[in-house]
Amino acid sequence: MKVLIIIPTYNEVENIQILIKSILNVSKDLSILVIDDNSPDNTYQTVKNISEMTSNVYVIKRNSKQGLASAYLCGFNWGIQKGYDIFCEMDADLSHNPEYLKEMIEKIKTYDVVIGSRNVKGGKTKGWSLFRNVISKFGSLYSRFILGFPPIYDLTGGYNMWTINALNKININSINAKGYLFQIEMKYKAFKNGCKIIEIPITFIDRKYGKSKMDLNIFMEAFIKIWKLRKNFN
Ligand SMILES: Nc1nc2c(ncn2[C@@H]2O[C@H](COP(=O)(O)OP(=O)(O)OP(=O)(O)O)[C@@H](O)[C@H]2O)c(=O)[nH]1
Ligand SMILES: [Mg+2]
Repeated sequence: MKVLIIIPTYNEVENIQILIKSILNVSKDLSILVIDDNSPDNTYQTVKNISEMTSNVYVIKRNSKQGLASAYLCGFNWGIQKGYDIFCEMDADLSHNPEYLKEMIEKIKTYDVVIGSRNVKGGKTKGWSLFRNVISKFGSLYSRFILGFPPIYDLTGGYNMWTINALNKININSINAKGYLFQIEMKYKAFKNGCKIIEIPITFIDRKYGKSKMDLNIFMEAFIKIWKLRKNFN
């Protein structure tokens, strides 16, 4: 099993060094690919320096900020070409604890998709305001409602592991969502295409360093275009 952790970055210089170190502490056998969109804060150069001194750490620089979804698609395609068969999405901002990777890797041996979930028993968020919690819970409930309550409780979360088989079934290059909708679309398509999916509880920790890239456009894309996603499958 060749595992690739894909981390999109935009201005994550304080976080990325800590994250790479803690992923490699979990296992030296894991490969890490950072996709940076020419962050003004020097994230690319920082990771480039690490990659030159560390085997299994790779970095791709794109010319401009093109969104989380296209960064992941770039990462998946790179990994497929290099012969990886397990792919893990992870945020750079230390919200996703690498300690969960062990359990995810264990589970991916018998499932197509493993979702790090804030919304199953034992899962939670730490450090979020009441407002952010309400928005997130509302977003999850709203998307599940529109999509007919698929048995996935964290549709928007970004800590997910996929087998190559799942990526092929989803046909990732047909995905054109940009923000949170990307995560919803991937999971919903996996479910509709008969992938075996499991959610494991995680504690999501709010970012300490750097700024959130979440904005109203990302939110509204999910809010409105989810109707199209539903229509395409019914
Ligand atoms: N390459 C690339 N990475 C991005 C882009 N937008 C966001 N990211 C990265 O995607 C990950 C998730 O973005 P966040 O800003 O943490 O979004 P979020 O987790 O919904 O928001 P917070 O919880 O407030 O941090 C982080 O690692 C970001 O650096 C982008 O346009 N290009
Ligand atoms: Mg974040």
